[in-house]
Amino acid sequence: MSYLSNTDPNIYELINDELKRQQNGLEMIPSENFTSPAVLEALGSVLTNKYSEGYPGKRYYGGNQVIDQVEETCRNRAKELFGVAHANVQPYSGSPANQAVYFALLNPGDTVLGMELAQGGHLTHGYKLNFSGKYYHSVSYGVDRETKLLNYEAIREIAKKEKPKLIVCGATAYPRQIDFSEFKKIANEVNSYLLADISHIVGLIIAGTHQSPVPYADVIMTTTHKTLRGPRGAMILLPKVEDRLHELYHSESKRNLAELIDAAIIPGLQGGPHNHQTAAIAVALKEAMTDEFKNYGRQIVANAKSLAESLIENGLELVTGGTDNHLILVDLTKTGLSGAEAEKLLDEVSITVNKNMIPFDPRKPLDPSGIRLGTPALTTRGFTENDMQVIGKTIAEIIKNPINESIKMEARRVVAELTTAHPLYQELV
Ligand code: DSN
Repeated sequence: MSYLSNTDPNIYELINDELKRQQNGLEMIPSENFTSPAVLEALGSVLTNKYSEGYPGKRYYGGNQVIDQVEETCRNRAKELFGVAHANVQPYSGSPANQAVYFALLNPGDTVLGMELAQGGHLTHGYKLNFSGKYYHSVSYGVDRETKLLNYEAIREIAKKEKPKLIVCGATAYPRQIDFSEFKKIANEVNSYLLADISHIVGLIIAGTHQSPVPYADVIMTTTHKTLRGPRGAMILLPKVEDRLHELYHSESKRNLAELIDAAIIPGLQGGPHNHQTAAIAVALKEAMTDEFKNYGRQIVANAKSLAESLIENGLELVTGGTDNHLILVDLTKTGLSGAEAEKLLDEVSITVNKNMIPFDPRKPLDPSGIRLGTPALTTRGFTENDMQVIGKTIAEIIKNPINESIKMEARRVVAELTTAHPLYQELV
């Protein structure tokens, strides 16, 4: 980064500081990951200079001969990787992508049924202060009070009562499998669209360790920077483009689903696509087509199970008693620590996690009763089950002994040993 270090030493230094933080700590936020250097190169390319409102072959600006090929390559890779009929790769990120799906399928005031944020859903699944809860009539489902699992009968009852036009399935803090086939049955019974937000588990779906929503959902949305390991961004995928035409709001004309989604992105919500981001997504999709990526997806789950086992053995309580996917929700209620306190303590020894609400949490979002841990980023660094046993013990010791400085010293030593054994981004140093 010789140009940057000359032009702006301040930002250059900050980027290097962040690189060191990522290299020397254990990154355990389940929605974060480390892209490849190839993805970073595409992201930092001259493609950022170009305006290209529209779609390949139909742009509102000249000079898009190359950009058209970049976007076509990205769309084709997405279609091939997921086995879908249509892909829109322009959403700036997950929230704008979900916004576009709502904009395409719903009219203001229509009913949407999504998972409650406080029980593991997402802001855009109907939270009252989000666009999804302000402009639409949002109703929610949660998990069962006893098992903390999705109860499909209970969701069916809510759907029958509320008759949503759209059901959203997908979660940000649910450590178990989501049964998309059950959601589809419910959606069919109430004649609703089904949106599967697979942002968290997309890499597991590619690896075959999680059921795919492709046979079931009308629309699939995924971010590209979580388990997919690409740049920040999102895609909207359509398993099939039906002949059925859908009404347009305030218009006599009708469009098919693909046309509706594309029109919702532009001119509906966005302007020029971020072409450097599109190119970097294309690179990530190519990487995700390899056997190596499938092994990676399987290892994420093996690591999460090993970490869960170690946390339990060392005295911590997990929501649902374990995990089937990439994430773990620790219930700190009996430890005497809040989620915010645990997050801060672990930060002190360079273990990065995030405080998180647990289902039916009596505490507030900024100081909830849980922490959320995940294995995608550490798995990218090559961590395996044995490392997870050590990390689980270290995390539990810190939480059980919050004021013991020698335990913190030992944790720092363990973190240094593990990060040295699994180096990150050496080629960027
Ligand atoms: N903010 C993301 C997460 O951390 O799960 C969801 O968008």
